[in-house]
Amino acid sequence: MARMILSIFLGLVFIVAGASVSFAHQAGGVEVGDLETGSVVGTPFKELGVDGELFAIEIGNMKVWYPPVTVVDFKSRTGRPVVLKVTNNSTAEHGFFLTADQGEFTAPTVLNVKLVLKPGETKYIGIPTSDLFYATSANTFVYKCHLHPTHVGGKFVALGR
Ligand SMILES: [Cu+2]
Repeated sequence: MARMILSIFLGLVFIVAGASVSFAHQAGGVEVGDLETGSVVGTPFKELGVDGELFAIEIGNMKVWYPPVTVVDFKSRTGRPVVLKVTNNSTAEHGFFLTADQGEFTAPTVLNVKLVLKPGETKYIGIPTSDLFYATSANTFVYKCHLHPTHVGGKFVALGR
């Protein structure tokens, strides 16, 4: 009996999704939010896997976004939006600014994610793949802290797009 009820519940869970799919091909649909309430192009963050986790850390008086390189391989994934989880693991406010690498810049970039994290705060960033593909001629983006010029950033690479 318990097993039957469980299977009914699972059946219901999978009936969701759909609706806002028409936004999937539009640019500028980047969303920033929390895991529980956030969504991008109609899909809750909770239903999407996290593609990369980034941390603002302080080592002595050095400020760093870790890791220095984040890679998402599009050869082995569907066209679902990219989700990045950004966390401030330090005791001061830090910014997260993700944009196209200037060296590969050819068109007006639509990818300009900018937010500020309080100490201990975590945010999720949902990026439709169309936004990534419009933004550069190649596949490299940079992330840095726009609050501190000396805060070391990193690169985000969209492989195989
Ligand atoms: Cu900073």
